[in-house]
Amino acid sequence: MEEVDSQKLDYLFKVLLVGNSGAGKTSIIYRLVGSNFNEDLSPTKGIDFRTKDYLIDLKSVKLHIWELPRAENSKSVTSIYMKNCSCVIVVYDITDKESLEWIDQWFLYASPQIPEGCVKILCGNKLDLLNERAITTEEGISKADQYNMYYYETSALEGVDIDDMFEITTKEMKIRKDNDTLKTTFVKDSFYLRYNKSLKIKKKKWC
Ligand SMILES: Nc1nc2c(ncn2[C@@H]2O[C@H](COP(=O)(O)OP(=O)(O)OP(=O)(O)O)[C@@H](O)[C@H]2O)c(=O)[nH]1
Ligand SMILES: [Mg+2]
Repeated sequence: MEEVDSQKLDYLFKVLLVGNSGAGKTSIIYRLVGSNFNEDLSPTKGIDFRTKDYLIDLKSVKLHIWELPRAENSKSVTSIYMKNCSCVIVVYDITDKESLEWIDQWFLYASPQIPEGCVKILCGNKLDLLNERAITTEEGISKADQYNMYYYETSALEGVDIDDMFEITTKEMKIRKDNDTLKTTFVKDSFYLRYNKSLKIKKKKWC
């Protein structure tokens, strides 16, 4: 759909993608917003977000979609990214057992930082590599149940189920916001302020 006018926005939601390096976070975002796939992606280092617009029940909804870069995967930075997050998508690679194990480590410190009502998704990516599959769908669903998450399997390469995952998730965020079970309020630019503030505090400590 056409880009939603920010002045007329009804909902603005922040979505965060996390997961072991190489699971396919950037590829999923590129597939969603650009409808393309790039085989030669470098690991994500900087801070960046993409946007995606929806029209749901005649209401305009904008997503700010962030990826938690590997180098910033520490407890303190995770908490900054997680602030006012309405949805967290935990991505693993269905051919890589380590990427599923990574999730347990991440939840150990991230659980208390996940905002109340945040929609949690577990996403098994690289569904096109069925011959190399190391994690079954049942194992994926069992992991999702363990952390009370919805479960999807996707392929960024073939574009399988990525649009559906984001659209259904967006509807769920809207429902939770409408019935007041989602407590986050995300205001544009608030992330930058908090992030820069935190860097300044960190710098001071080292001086
Ligand atoms: N076959 C296949 N390869 C994929 C898929 N998604 C991503 N890849 C490949 O996996 C590699 C890593 O993808 P990225 O999207 O950079 O992964 P990432 O999770 O963003 O990685 P970091 O930024 O390092 O944390 C790249 O070579 C992609 O081309 C997929 O659905 N199928
Ligand atoms: Mg990346």
